[in-house]
Amino acid sequence: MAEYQLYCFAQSGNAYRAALMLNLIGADWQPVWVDFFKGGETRTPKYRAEVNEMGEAPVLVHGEKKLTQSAVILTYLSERSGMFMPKGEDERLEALRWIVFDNQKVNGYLGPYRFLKNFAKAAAEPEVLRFLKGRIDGSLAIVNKRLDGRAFLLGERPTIADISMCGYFYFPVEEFGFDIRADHKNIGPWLDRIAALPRWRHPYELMTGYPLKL
Ligand SMILES: N[C@@H](CCC(=O)N[C@@H](CS)C(=O)NCC(=O)O)C(=O)O
Repeated sequence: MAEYQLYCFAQSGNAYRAALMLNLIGADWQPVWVDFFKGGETRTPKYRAEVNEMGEAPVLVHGEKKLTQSAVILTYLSERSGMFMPKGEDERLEALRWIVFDNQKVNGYLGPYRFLKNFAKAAAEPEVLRFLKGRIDGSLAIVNKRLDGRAFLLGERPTIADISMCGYFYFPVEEFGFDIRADHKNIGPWLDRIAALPRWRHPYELMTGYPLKL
């Protein structure tokens, strides 16, 4: 068995953060596929009792330790590996600031938007999509501005803030119906810089369950 197990599924940008980090640090890890869509696995009493009481993926298992919330997983892995770690109090707080913003307002809206457009059983209400798209546009503009003149979110070096922020950004344009790179000129080059890191892989290569069979 690999050193780390990651409960995840290919379509999850939240889980991609953890999967990408594991790969970038060269960890010995294996995906444990979560039947999120057809089986509704994260909603089952068994999953909530045995895997994650919050009913979410990703979950990282490392020996006796079980960690959830991608921000916690990224922090743990960066501290263990010494890679992509913000250095000193100011950088640590700055990384946390961007990770919280990402979780709530960037991927926190992109994820549900893409879910409603592609995977939800019922057709999405146009008003709901319009609301989410407005929030997404506003948040992506803030990220785009932050990347003006910076290679990565904290400066010249990639950190867990970048690995968190890119969660949903590599999924195909068709799954969103809009093109993040075309609409925000600093985001594409930043994504290319992350994708140029050794051992970077696309979410659909890194995690199991693609293509989705419903
Ligand atoms: N903030 C969490 C979000 C995790 C999350 O929402 N994961 C989705 C899958 S992409 C999930 O399991 N959702 C279940 C639900 O909301 O019921 C993280 O970053 O780990």
